[in-house]
Amino acid sequence: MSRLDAASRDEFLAAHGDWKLDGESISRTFVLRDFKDSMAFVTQVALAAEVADHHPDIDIRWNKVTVVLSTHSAGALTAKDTDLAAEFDSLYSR
Ligand code: H2B
Repeated sequence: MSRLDAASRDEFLAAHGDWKLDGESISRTFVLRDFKDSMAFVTQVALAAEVADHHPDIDIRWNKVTVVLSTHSAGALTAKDTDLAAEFDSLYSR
């Protein structure tokens, strides 16, 4: 898996405005209602990550879940990251 080209990266960021680019990773903080909803959301994120065999770093703070995606094996941001990020967005708005 190779580094996402700048045009595809910018296209992703424009379409998914809540995601922030930080070097070779992207992150988003999802705001939930309370801790229970955060944990339920994290479970959905974890299941999607397992299916994709691609895993985010996850930080849980009561009603906020921050996920960070980067492709470690490539040392870069790849389509695996943006594809999974888009899936997390759909899980969140469901
Ligand atoms: N997750 C992330 N974020 N980056 C990776 O490079 C990665 C992963 N590699 N999950 C996967 C697992 C790899 O270790 C397994 C063996 O497919």
